[in-house]
Amino acid sequence: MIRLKKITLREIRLPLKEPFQISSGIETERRILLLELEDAQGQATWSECVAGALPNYSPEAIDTAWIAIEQWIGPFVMAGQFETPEEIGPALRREIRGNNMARAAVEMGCWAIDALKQGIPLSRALGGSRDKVGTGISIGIQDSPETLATKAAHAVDQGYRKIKIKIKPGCDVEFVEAARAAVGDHALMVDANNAYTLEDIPVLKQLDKFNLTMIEQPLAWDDVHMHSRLQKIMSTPICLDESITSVEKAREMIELDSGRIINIKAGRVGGFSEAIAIHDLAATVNIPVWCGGMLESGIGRAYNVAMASLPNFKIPGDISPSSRYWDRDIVTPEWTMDSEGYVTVPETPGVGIVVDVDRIDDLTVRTARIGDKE
Ligand code: OSB
Ligand code: MG
Repeated sequence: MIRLKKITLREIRLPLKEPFQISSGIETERRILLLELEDAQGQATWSECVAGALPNYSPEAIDTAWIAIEQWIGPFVMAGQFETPEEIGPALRREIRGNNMARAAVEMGCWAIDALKQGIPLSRALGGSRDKVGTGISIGIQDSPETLATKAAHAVDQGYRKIKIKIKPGCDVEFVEAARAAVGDHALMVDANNAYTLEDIPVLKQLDKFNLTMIEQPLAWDDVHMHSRLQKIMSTPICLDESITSVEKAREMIELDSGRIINIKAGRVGGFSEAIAIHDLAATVNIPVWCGGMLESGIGRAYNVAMASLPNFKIPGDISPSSRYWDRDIVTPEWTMDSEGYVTVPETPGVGIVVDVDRIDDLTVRTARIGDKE
């Protein structure tokens, strides 16, 4: 039984070690919305909302998520009683349109509280079985093909099992060629974050010769249909990220053959119930999935690692160690990766991390509390 009693929202600002550039924008500092959830029996956990500062990945941003959680999602979940965490995602979906990342932050936190109460790790509560998860790196758009090549080669040396590079028109064929030369036959993929249209087919077709594991979201952020036209023309498998916002969208992708791989981000799809539904559907048609990232702090990362332990997460995820993003993370110990490119799945109950509350206090720029006013 889950009965939430209190939610504390906090915004922290965490400077990235290096700016992260994708086709739709650049980020130098993460504004992160953290939640502390507490249930009627006093079980408490932290969760993270993955929305960024600007609505340049999906329509959500940290400021819209803040309002959605404070005014609608928090009060709705706190007014209810749920036998299992499985019920919360569907109930929220019926109640609130969109606002997936905001819904997910609360829903995922409830899964963690339930795992804590059961005394099991979150990964097991979700149905995961792996004790470590394969890890890739996502490298932002660089100034030159040479800089990119150096970074890509270094990432291979560090053990990353998959190298993903961001592309956009003007920073594509030459950049991919340099990266491919730098990594040899290591797994290499590109992510366009919707920077192309069908007019760009001549350029996109050129990418076929680099033996890429996949091309992620080349066309519009909310498109499924046009990707199916592109997949007919390209031999490189298309992976959808932004467009898969629900299990229905995944079904559309499968039926239209708009892609052959799915990037799952629980935040993007409204939480774990929906993420698991997509994972399970993909497994029935032999479509592999992998865990995407949103430059999460060590808290959001714990949720990603737990989800990536499910069996159909067959491709290394964007689950890099803390040191790839931050000078100092907000969890102790920080997330690390072994030399083979694996991150260990925690075995302790709940999310399995220790949150550095003093550090969070130092980084907090605003707080709000809902429920239980003391
Ligand atoms: O498209 O996967 C993406 C970060 C912010 C917004 C969108 C994306 C990304 C990443 C980051 O690629 C991956 C990571 O967290 O390491
Ligand atoms: Mg992506």
